[in-house]
Amino acid sequence: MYKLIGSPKSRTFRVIWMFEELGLDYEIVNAGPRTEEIIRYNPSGKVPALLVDDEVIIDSSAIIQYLADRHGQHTYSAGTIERARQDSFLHFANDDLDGACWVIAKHTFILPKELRVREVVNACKWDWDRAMVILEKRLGDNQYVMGEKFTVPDIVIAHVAGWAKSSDLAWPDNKVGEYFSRVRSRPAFKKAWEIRENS
Ligand SMILES: N[C@@H](CCC(=O)N[C@@H](CS)C(=O)NCC(=O)O)C(=O)O
Repeated sequence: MYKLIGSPKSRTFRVIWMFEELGLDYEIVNAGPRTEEIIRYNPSGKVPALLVDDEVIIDSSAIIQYLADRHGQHTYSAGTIERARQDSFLHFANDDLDGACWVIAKHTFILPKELRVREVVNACKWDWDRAMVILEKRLGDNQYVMGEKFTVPDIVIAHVAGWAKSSDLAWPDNKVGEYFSRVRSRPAFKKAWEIRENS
């Protein structure tokens, strides 16, 4: 059985969501960032980590892509143009969306108080708004970023959309906002959210 290490109220949520999408059995070890438990598997102390037999995979994107590849769902195959486009959305999600929200989080409640720079938050808001315009163009009329098919980057994008709401970043009142709501209304998201809330 897969063993997932990390607190569900963190990026670990993305992996729980993917497990629910795939209908797999897994065990969660609810370990917070920088705890001894996670440092055993990830020297940086960042969560999540996934144990597959005796092997460890770190980084939420790498983990959910691995699971999608291994179980042959929610991904295009490596070496195809579609996969390159899908990966490009995953990088966009991490660089432009996760990046903006994470810097806000760091400068709002994660870094020691003396290191926080409030002004950075405005720059991140600017980045977020710009990313929303780009996403609107790239999404077009699609249901999911890759079209009709739900894939790995949808998980990262829609997870970060939740952070955005709590960071006072606007959900656009257009097809992007509708897309966020659509992805977050999937049954597997709701199941994962329940697990998160009860953790
Ligand atoms: N790119 C990594 C980032 C992991 C990460 O930063 N996780 C946060 C919790 S959501 C953490 O453990 N932070 C602790 C730290 O930065 O020291 C991923 O997607 O898994």
